[in-house]
Amino acid sequence: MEKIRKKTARICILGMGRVGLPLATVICSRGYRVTGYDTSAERVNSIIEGKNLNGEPKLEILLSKAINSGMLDVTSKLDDTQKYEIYIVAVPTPIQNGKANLNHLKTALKTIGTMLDGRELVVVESTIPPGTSRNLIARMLREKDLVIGQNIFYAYAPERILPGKMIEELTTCNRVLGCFDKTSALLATEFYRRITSGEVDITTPETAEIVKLIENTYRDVNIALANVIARICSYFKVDPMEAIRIANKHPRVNILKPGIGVGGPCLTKDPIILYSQVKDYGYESPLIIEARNVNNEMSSYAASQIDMAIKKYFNGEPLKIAVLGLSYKGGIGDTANSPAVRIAEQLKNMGYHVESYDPYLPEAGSCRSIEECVKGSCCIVIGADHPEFSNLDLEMLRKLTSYEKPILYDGRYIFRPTKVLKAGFIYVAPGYIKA
Ligand code: SAJ
Repeated sequence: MEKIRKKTARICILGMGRVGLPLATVICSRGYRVTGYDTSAERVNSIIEGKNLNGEPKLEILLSKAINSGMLDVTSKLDDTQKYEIYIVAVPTPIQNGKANLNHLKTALKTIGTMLDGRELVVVESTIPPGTSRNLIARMLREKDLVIGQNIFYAYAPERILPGKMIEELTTCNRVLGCFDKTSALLATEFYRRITSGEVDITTPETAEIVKLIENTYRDVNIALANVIARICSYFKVDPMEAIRIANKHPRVNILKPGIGVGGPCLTKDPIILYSQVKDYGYESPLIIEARNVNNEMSSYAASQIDMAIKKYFNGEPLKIAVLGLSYKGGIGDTANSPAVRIAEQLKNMGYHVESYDPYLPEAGSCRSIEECVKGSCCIVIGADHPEFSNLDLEMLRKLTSYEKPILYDGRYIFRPTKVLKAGFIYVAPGYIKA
């Protein structure tokens, strides 16, 4: 406790990925020394060189400060003779065969198992199925004669880190800590209070495990409802965004936005972890899996809408389509499970000539500029809601296409249909068409 307060506690973070790296930079900025360990030497080198930061705001600055000041040491060879007071596990738990694969977590626990000699605080930030803290982590520690609350301390502190706003949310978000005992709770609270200005909730490990999974499941189910609404609206020529905007004026309604689907590493995975774990107990939670299916189908639905609109309004071959934005969402450069990438592939498979451009990921697209991508296209697909796109000069874009009335497929509902129509486009979006 004294070392946490005086900031002399040394921190070791296992897994320098999407969660571990920004967390390490924030902890350093709070005055602690951190060793960041990752099994991939390639990843370690790219961190040291400041590469592959997905355009995450503030991360580059915090990282170079942490490395240049010597507060952060990043390594793929952990010196197991070193002593740390706090170990934070932030390794991935990807879905494999419909379940969370916990191999990286087990390996990380084995690695620290040889370094723990009692009285350290072990924190797990990775997303894990309910019951994992008790049935796997506590058991693995016991095999090393480490009993939580006696000679070792433990907290499950699920990450809450929004890509595109990681540093901001890490330092302000409310956090939940799942602990078996009071001392662990006191130590972990003392530490996390120094990381975030948000509230820290203490609860049981099982509650914290479920909390993490239901947050992303809630969002996935809500977006699925928005997507179902969009498809319902299509039969009545109703603008789904207008319907949702007005419905949301009801004091107890808050429906999210329909779109070409849900991507990223979290919403596509966490509902499945919850679903598969509870299925083992005999309950098939149909809503969760149905929401996943609805959201997954949106990219094929979008590709078929685009195909139908092109067939209706254009004749002749070959037809070029421009996809603007390949990231899974706006404001970041990350194509993890990106619906925009899937749509581009599907349209190619339908025989279209597809070009793409993403200002956040210059290497991912086939073009180096919006102009190059759009030139000569009969259809422009907005694949990501990058903030820059909403200010695009639509009339200039239409002129670049060389078509009198090209199609703009607003995959993320970033434009008002009237504005797009005024610029001379046919407006198509998930569940909506206005010519
Ligand atoms: N999306 C929609 N409609 C919306 C909102 C989002 O279709 O109204 C799509 C996005 O375009 C994207 C996907 O959903 O493809 C996911 O984006 P997101 O911004 O909802 O979430 P992530 O995956 O970037 O981050 C989520 C966040 N979880 C919640 O908001 C509950 C974040 O706070 C978590 O920390 C993160 O998962 C995580 O690491 O678990």
